[in-house]
Amino acid sequence: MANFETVEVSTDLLIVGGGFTACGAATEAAYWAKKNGLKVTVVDKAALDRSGAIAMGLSAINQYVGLREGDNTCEEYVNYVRQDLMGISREDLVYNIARHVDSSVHLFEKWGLKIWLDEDGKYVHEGRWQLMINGESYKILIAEAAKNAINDAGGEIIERVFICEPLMDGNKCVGAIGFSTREEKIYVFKAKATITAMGGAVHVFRPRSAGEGFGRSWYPPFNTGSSAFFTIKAGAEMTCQEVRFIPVRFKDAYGPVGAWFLLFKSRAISATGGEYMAVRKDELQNWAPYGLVKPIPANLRNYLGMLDVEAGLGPLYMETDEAIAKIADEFKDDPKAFKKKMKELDSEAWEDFLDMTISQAHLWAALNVKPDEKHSEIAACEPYFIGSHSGASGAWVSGPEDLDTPYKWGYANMTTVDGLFAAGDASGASSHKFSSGSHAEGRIAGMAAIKYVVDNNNEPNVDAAQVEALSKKITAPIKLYDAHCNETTQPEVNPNYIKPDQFMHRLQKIMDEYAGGVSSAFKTSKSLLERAMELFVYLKEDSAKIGAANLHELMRGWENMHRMYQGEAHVRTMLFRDETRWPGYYYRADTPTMDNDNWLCFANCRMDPATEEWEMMKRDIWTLPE
Ligand code: SFD
Ligand code: AMP
Repeated sequence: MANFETVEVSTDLLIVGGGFTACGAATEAAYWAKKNGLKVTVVDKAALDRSGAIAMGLSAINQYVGLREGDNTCEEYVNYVRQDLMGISREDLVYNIARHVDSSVHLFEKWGLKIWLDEDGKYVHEGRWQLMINGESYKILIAEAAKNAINDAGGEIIERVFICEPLMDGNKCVGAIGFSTREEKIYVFKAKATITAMGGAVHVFRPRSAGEGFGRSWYPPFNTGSSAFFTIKAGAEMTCQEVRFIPVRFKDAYGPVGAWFLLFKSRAISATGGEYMAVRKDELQNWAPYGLVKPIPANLRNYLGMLDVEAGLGPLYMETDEAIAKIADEFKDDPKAFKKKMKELDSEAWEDFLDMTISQAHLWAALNVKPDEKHSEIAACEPYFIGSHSGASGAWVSGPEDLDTPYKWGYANMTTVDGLFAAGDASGASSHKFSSGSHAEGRIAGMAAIKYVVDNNNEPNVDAAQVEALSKKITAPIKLYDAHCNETTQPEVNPNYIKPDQFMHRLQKIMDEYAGGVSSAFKTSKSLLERAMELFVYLKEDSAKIGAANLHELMRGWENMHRMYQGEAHVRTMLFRDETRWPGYYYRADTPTMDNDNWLCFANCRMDPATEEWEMMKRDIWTLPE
């Protein structure tokens, strides 16, 4: 029988998560904490060195404005994000990140990251905003800097503790509670301020990968909606919960396409050879003004490809061979230089995968792909929740103090809950921050949270009864399983409990079939979403019956609890927004057009933590003055 001991940790600032945002927050907060004699604690479900989306590394930094070089302005970045998200973005947040992101990149370089340089010593750009890097060890470098800063300031880093729920004192967050994934220990964190940075979510929707490939996805399987759950459960207002992200990737191993499209200038074509971005150009008129700008928004690029697939023109292909031939053509009169260039391009193509999606290199090797000889299949992935990339879901946070906007109620990046901050994938409507911008936003939140503690330096009032009740709830799946597992010959078939993976499949089936997943070709409607909500009632009821055989399954159970709330927020908000605005992400077949008169606004929601009743609301868009 499990016997959990309780470990209590008191701190001034608690940073929940250990990814890029948390590392940025830790680096900055430690600096200010040391000056003010405060303690910062970081808690991660995994180990900082390789946790989060950048575990495997990356081959590019996707946000660099180039202010020092005079390449671009912050206003131009805001404009880019506004267009890409079809008019829906918190321009104050995007602007704030844009003006700080370059300094994060310069720090990365100082800490040892190899950013590609050209003959003149200038950064090699993949595209206008993207820089090429040798990034296999990107996460290790950024984690090392965060660890050094925390250690230097006398803080604490606790790894392999899964955070389940926030601790609340009315509308104030006073810490978090979770459990060790290795030992039978409940962790109670008491904090004066808390930053949530637990990434986005995958496997809310049924993935394309099935059977032995299950678990393979573009987004890392270990980010499971904990950020969204944490802020929803705290009673925070959420935004853009309808804005999922579906990237187009090399099919089945999810290799990145950015370098091919931007650096190698490759074309994508259908099976019959048509370049869908050219053939279907007229469709973009229907999505004006956003469809008529360059770059064409990510969701519309997806959509044109999807229309080809729907018309029976699939599979789609990336013309790697054509792109390489075109680049090498410049050297055709010098056989030695030609050979050298071909070798260089071949190694860049493979390194792009080896730096960040190693399994794509495996798949190419397994299928005898030589990128200079043969094109490769690409496809739209399944939907993910990642507010830092080309999605936007997350908490609704207070904007920067020096901009005159309607979005200010406290400290920068504080949610509508007192003392609870969110950044990176955890904060919404500020897309296209990627790795570098998430780090920068983490720094912004880290500094603001320390300021909050300095101004509100009160001992957190943590209710013992709340801790007791949550401890019981956290370990309930183990107790339920222990009590009944011997009643059937096969423990996974048992009327008293549902195993975490069975629960996940049930959630995924609802999302896939009713909420516009892969098997529904990303289409949904009011009636389908309403039916999803009916099924959610039973799913939620059964979530209290999850049974876990060990600590690992306990984590799986809690991950799925978190996914379920992310799924529910998504369904509710797609239902609320009576139009189709991002057709390449999801398509409301009953309201198939964009309705700027009624829906050029944020669709926000809030769950009352006591009653679990949801309120849906519209919020105005504020546009950065020219
Ligand atoms: O181009 C808990 N991203 C890319 N960014 C770039 O700059 N360049 C690229 O090349 C990028 N590519 C890319 C990217 C993402 C992914 C998934 C792929 C490829 C395959 C985007 C960035 O990765 C992203 O913007 C940042 O990682 C966001 O940072 P953050 O910190 O918000 O999320 P995280 O790094 O995933 O960290 C999450 C942390 O939370 C922990 N955690 N801890 C405690 N309790 C729980 N319950 C927890 N749940 C999660 C995690 O362990 C982790 O530490 S490109 O190909 O698209
Ligand atoms: P990806 O590998 O698709 O995540 O792309 C990396 C970066 O390049 C992101 O900033 C994308 O928004 C951008 N990107 C990818 N494909 C294109 C494209 N065809 N046009 C413009 N930007 C792109």
